[in-house]
Amino acid sequence: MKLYTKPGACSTADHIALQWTGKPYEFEVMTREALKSPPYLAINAAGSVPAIVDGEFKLSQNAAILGYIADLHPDAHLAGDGSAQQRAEATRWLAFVNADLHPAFVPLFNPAAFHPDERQHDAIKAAARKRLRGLFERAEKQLEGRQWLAGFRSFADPYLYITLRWAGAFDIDLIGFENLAAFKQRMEADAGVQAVLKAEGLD
Ligand SMILES: N[C@@H](CCC(=O)N[C@@H](CS)C(=O)NCC(=O)O)C(=O)O
Repeated sequence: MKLYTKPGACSTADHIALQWTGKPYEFEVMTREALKSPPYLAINAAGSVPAIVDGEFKLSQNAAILGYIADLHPDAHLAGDGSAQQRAEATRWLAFVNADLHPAFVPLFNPAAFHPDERQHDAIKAAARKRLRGLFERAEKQLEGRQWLAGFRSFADPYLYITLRWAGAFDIDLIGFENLAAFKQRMEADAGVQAVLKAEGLD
């Protein structure tokens, strides 16, 4: 299987998940230009990461890719112990990160997509920061008494970790969120996470 990723992007979560399987994989670090090249657009017409190619099979969309990795490697327990309830719990938190947290960053990544007038951008970013604090508060509460979002280590965790890195880069106020701070440290103490950060030039 080959993963297409960009350093520190949401695709780095898939990279960590692959690393946690302990099984061989390939990866390619993409540039912005390479994402828009015809060969890559034939893999993922959206021109974004992540995407994977596994033999003839091509797959995009983070949630689908993480589910595919988990299903191929059940021994890695990325979606729990095989029970429907643990899979649902892991998927619930993956959905929270992929569908709520991640899109809430888009006004910070690209405020021009929300208003053409640059004078509006500070207000757009301030609203996004406020919303993100509220979303991270939900994760903070969920992590009370738990080491991992779903209550066991799952594919939701590397994705939450990546959004915490973005929170640092975009000055999101996480003051007082001790559980999230401990979670980030836990991830960064993990040998697999460290190997992926190094491989993507982020160490
Ligand atoms: N809905 C997509 C979103 C993917 C996405 O937003 N990817 C970003 C990186 S996190 C991207 O590749 N953006 C294009 C770029 O950076 O040029 C998914 O869940 O996979």
